[in-house]
Amino acid sequence: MKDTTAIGRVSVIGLGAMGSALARAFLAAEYSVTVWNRTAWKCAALAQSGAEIASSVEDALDSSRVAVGCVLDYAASVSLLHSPETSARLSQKTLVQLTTTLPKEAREEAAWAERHGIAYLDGAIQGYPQNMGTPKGVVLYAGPTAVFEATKLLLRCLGPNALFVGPDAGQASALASCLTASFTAGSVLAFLQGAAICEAEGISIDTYLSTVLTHMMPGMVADTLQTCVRMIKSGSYVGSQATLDTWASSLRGKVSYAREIGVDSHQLETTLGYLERALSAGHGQDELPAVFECFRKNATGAEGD
Ligand code: FVH
Repeated sequence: MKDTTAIGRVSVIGLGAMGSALARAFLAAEYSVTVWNRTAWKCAALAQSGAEIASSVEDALDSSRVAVGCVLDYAASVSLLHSPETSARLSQKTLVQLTTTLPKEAREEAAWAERHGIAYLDGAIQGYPQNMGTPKGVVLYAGPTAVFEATKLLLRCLGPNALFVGPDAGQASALASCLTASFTAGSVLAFLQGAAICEAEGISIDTYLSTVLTHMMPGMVADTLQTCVRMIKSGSYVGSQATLDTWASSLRGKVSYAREIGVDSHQLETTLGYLERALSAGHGQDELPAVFECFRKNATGAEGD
């Protein structure tokens, strides 16, 4: 859909793998794009695709009403954007921060932006550079609703899933932590541990993957996640499918089995450790979602307790 909100040009600060993908997606959607990167030669490919190269961050900010930042980390972003010269140039403009931030950093940046009259959105990209500008492009945003509304057509060029989390600038980053660190990295490591068992047992890794994708994720995994949400909301972990005692008994066996066949069992032991804690707290006859009680803020026995 053509942007009728008059954001004709966008500046992209940072042309690493992700910044370059963002700039390409904006160009593909027929925006005019100005780019800047610390290492100048990385701009050449974008120039060939039609982007204008700015010779300084200041020039890049001068050329557009919306700037998108995507550099290595928050410290690098601060070093580029918080000088008096750059802050002044951003005043009365919009900054969309797609550099990965921690929630605390996003909130700091929002406060800094407010002091300088900058409309600010913190974004958290949930995908790889190859996903940008495709239906798999997912980016979470947090900040003032009006700023999101004013920029959403532009942001949808990165993928149709420009998901607004809420006005608290730290919440996109916080949800991203749940999605990528807690869920994606945790599940992928669990998958890899299983892959090592398949290798040791001579089971095809393709069979493993297709069973996970076709049957487990839409079946047992999705069902259990939905049960987690229902039980957490109700505050009761009583169910009729499988008790924590049953799960723990099975997992103890699987830890011994992994050790016997010489496959690393630490990941399973860690999982079992959480189950044992929930058992010690009296949840043996509850279902698996009861383990949530071990993770909660200020939970008894939690790290740092
Ligand atoms: N790549 C990905 O899949 C992930 C997906 C989730 C979101 N991340 C975040 O995106 C930010 C950039 O990541 P990237 O993949 O583009 O990273 P690199 O290819 O390593 O490029 C880094 C760019 O940052 C520039 N840079 C680094 N330090 C400074 C600095 N002190 N001053 C100015 N620029 C700096 C670097 O410039 P150069 O080395 O080319 O001169 C690159 O442009 C990141 O927050 C991810 O967490 C991507």
